[in-house]
Amino acid sequence: MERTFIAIKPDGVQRGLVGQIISRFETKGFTLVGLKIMSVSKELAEKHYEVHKERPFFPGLIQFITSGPVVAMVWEGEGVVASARKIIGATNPLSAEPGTIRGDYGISVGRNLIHGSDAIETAQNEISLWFKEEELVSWQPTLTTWIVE
Ligand code: ABT
Ligand code: MG
Repeated sequence: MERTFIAIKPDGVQRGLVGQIISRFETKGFTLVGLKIMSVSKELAEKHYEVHKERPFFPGLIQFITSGPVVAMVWEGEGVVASARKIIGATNPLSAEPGTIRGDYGISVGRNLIHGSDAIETAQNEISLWFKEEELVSWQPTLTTWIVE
C-alpha cells in the first residue's frame, strides 16, 4: 500500500496546529502508520534537504528545520503521496489555495508549516531516512470498508 512522509515543521508545532493538521489527513480517510515528535539534527536536516544543497536558501532552511520540535509522520492509503501534496498546498502559502493547510495557515515560504513527499520514490527514501522499520505499524482500520469501495 502507498505511503508518504509528512512532517509538521517547527512553526506548525509552535503555533499549536499539530491536532488540526493531523485531523485533515485522518478525516480524509488515510491511515496513520508512524508518528513521533523529535528534535531534528543538522545531519538529518541536511540529508532530507540534500536536493537543495546548492540553493541560496539552504542554510536558512536547515537553521529553520532544526530550530524546534518537528512532528514526523507516515500516512498510508491509495494515492496518498499526490493527495497529501494537494491537502498541503503550494510551496508559497500566499499562492496556496484556501482550504489547503498552507493556504489556510501561512503567508511565508520560509514558514510553510508542513512537508510532504513529492513522489512515490521520494516518499520511500524519506520514510527510511526518518523512521526505523519497527517504528511503523501496519494495521487495518475497521472503518476501511466505509471509506474504500
Ligand atoms: P517541502 O515540503 O518542505 O519540501 O516544500 P515543497 O516541496 O513544497 O517545496 P520545495 B521546493 O521542496 O522547498 C523546500 C523548502 O525550501 C523552502 N524554499 C524553497 C525557500 O525557502 N525558498 C525558495 O525559493 C524555495 C524554492 C521552502 C521549503 N520549506 N520550508 N521551510
Ligand atoms: Mg519538497
